[in-house]
Amino acid sequence: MKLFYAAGASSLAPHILLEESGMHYTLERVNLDTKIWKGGEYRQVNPKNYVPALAITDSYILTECAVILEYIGKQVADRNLIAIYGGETYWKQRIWLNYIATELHKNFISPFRKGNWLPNTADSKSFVYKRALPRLKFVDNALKQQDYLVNNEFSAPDAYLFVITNWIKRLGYNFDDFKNLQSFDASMRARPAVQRVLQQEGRPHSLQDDVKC
Ligand SMILES: N[C@@H](CCC(=O)N[C@@H](CS)C(=O)NCC(=O)O)C(=O)O
Repeated sequence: MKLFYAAGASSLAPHILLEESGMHYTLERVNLDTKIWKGGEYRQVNPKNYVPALAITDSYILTECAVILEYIGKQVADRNLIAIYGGETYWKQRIWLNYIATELHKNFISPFRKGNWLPNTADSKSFVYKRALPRLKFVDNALKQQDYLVNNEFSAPDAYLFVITNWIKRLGYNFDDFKNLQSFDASMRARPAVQRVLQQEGRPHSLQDDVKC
């Protein structure tokens, strides 16, 4: 399996889950400004032109972060990254994956990233925060007295939520009102797989002037 990623982007979630899975995988870095990877135009790999994409073979490519996370989890049943289809735990995990994808990920736009559609102004930053705030409060409340989202055990949605807490920190949004999210973030950073992935990815793509693919 080959993961197409950009440092610190939402592709961080499948990267973490692959590392947690113990499966063999390789990484291909994509320059999100130029949409080029070492093999040429990224559009040829993923016509949607965004990361993440997971290549199972050269012609069998999965896209959409939540789907990729579920796919990875399903490959290693013994790691409990995603529950068996149909039970209550499975549906709880599915609800979180969908919530993070639609309510958090796509509302949490970084105005600072080159080429983003939102202008890079102080107003943009506060619009994003206002939109994200009630959703972050909801997640913070759900994490009361538990380190992880579902049954207090690490699973696929946690890898996705960590992308968001990582962005909150990086973009300098106020974390003070979210004590549970803060402690979730700390639990995630304590995981050896997460530490390896953060080290591998290095500085976030939005802070790099010249991403070498
Ligand atoms: N619907 C996609 C969204 C993926 C997405 O927004 N990826 C961002 C990085 S976090 C990206 O590659 N953006 C590049 C662009 O839109 O030009 C998913 O859930 O995976």
